[in-house]
Amino acid sequence: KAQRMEWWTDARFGMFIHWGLYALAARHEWVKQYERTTTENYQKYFDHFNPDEFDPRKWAKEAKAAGMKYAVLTTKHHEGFCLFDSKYTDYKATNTQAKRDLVKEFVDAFRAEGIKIGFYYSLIDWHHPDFTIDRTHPQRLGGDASEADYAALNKGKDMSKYRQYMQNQIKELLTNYGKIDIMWLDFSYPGKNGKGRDDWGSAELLKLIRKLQPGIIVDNRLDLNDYSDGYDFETPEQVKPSELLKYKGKYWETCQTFSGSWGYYRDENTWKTHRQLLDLLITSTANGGNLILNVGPTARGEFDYRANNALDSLAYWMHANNKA
Ligand code: FUL
Repeated sequence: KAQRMEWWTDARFGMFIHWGLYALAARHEWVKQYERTTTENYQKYFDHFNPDEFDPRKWAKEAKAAGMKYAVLTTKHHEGFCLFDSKYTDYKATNTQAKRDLVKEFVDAFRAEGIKIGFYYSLIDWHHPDFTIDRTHPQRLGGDASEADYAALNKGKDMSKYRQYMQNQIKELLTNYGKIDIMWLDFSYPGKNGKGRDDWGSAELLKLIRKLQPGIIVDNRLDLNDYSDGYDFETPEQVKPSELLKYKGKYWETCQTFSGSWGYYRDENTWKTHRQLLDLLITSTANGGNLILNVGPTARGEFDYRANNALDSLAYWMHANNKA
């Protein structure tokens, strides 16, 4: 493990990219869940998805200038929409006005800048017909619904089909795009009966991932934390710099947003100052961990001006300190 973690430990700083149909709503990547949107109503984002400004070479240049050494893109977030051309679904970028495999373009662009490649893939899926509707699903029942109500709602759904779907897609992701450096699976709520790993078939998934891409680095959100070699690094999310002290001595990466939401949120007014971002980076590094800083591109495929400004300020600092 120490060997495969070497480049990652050395890298220290990465870019997270949360991009999907939710960018059109521009008010959080959980919008379907927060607003209990039906799949029919959510369809408008698919129909209008047309990222005419998408040029990942620009993203890659900005990441590089800011000193980021790896980048992790949401190939599929909780909403279920796939940015890649998958044989196993119609709910994918190639069937929108984008008409192309956006993951492939991301991979090519970032690799060309010498940046390592990571894939985020959501274990939960609010679009797949066989995925269990639980209390965190957009189509959840009222708060007083019983387990029996949920059982009735889920009648006919077959999670084993969804598990197969995930295996198939992960196989596509890890065979069609060359060497992949990081697999970032999300997320490990304990599952409806405390058995997330059974719902997702985590042990088999991990085996498949390590077989297809020996040397790949995997996060800790598969609910396999008590397995030997069940994960490679911990993922403290949106924690204060002072809380990072307690991870000392472990492999860890804190994931952080500019403002709060991971997906593009136009009207969010809680952006961290440039000084705060720098503090996060310095505190993470000083305590032996990594920082992965998130950008949520707009529906047209651009970085928001506030994201650009923040990345510029980091790039300036890197340049001034001769570190990039
Ligand atoms: C969480 C997700 O629910 C968020 O939307 C985001 O992807 C974050 C990195 O992980 O578990």
